[in-house]
Amino acid sequence: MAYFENVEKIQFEGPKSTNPLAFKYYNPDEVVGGKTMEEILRFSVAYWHTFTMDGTDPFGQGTMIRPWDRFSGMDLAKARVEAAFEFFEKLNVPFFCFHDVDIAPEGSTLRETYKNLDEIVAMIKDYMKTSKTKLLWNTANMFSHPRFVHGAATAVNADVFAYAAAKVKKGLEIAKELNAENYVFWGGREGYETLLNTDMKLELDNLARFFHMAVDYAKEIGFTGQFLIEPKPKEPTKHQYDFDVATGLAFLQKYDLQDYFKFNIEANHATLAGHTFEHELRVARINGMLGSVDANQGDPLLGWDTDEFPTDLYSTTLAMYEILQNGGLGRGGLNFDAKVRRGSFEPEDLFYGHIAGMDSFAIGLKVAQKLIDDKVLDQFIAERYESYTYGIGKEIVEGKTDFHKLEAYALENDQIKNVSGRTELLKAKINQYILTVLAE
Ligand code: XUL
Ligand code: CO
Repeated sequence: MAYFENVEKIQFEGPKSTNPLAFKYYNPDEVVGGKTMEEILRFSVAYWHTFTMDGTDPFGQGTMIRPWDRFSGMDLAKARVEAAFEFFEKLNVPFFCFHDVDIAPEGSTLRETYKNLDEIVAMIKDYMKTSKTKLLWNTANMFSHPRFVHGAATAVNADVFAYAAAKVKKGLEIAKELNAENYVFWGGREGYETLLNTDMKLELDNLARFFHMAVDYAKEIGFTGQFLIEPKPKEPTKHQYDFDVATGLAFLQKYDLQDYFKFNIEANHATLAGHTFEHELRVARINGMLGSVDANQGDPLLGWDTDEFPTDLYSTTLAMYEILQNGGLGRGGLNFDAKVRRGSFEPEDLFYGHIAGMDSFAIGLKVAQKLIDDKVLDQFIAERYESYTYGIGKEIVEGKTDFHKLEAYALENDQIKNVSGRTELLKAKINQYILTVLAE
């Protein structure tokens, strides 16, 4: 049975197309910098935003019209799987992602929840046999149910810690069963509301214990996917422990976990942390920790995680610049952790949202590749730091100086000449490159 009857397989029709159900820039077979767009971009659909969420917000009920919503319970879960694989095929997308509770309803006991999961995972596995869409990552939702009111691995109650461990254990088994490329940890309620009632040190130590146990279990069952931490500064907690990449990295290093994890970087989480998307990608990249991306965007006028489909070409360009400089995303991908607006409630809007995001990243990719090919930023940056390639600068970089030598040098060279950083010129160049790609 078809859930998206009005939609045929989405084709690349080029920038002149007026067909809203066609790609204008994302051409999976087009080669950019030696690889196809499909290989580089590794797009993924987020199950929760696309098949599960109904448009509820703190002020109002769901608005989404979803043909599968005439079912309930396990029948609804099965209908969603059918709808999902129809959607993946029509969108021609290589990956998807889910939380455990997105795919199967929780039972009244943990055993019943496992049973529900097993049934749906078996169904998904069956679909995957004939589908080209693979699992980018799965994760455990440890933030919606009231039992997680005080956190999961950082909960005040050891029973909750044990329950969370059981959920992740099951999640890793599912990841292995479905051949997931990665397994994600997003610490939704791993943080605190007030220090007045919080033992921060114990909570952080426990979080590290939890991660070590996850690493051990993955080894035990032979799950070889990449572990990813997805930083976010706040929401739902006031202060989330994996605030941003730098905080997450310090945590991983302190607890000897850095060899087992990389980061899943979400654009809207970056901006909530007071960073740009590209800042977070850069911090991860220069530390060899860039694993995957949750591709979305926030709204500067709203202070929360709006999870919009990415359409800002400036941002997709700078993000793709980081990703290309990283040599790609390896096992990671660009997962649309993005939802259509509450007012975009028709099933077709799910296609329009994804097409908008895919085209925006395709443009970003082409612009970024040109910037790299023409060494626009590389050359400017190399020249800007040239003083470290000879003389005293070279000695600094090579560790051949100390404060005595530097003082002696400074005493003879205290009439310093600086050079402009040319921010405006560079921004104009980026605009020029974006416009050139759009005009092609
Ligand atoms: C929440 C968020 C999550 C994670 C997975 O802000 O981004 O959906 O991506 O738990
Ligand atoms: Co996310």
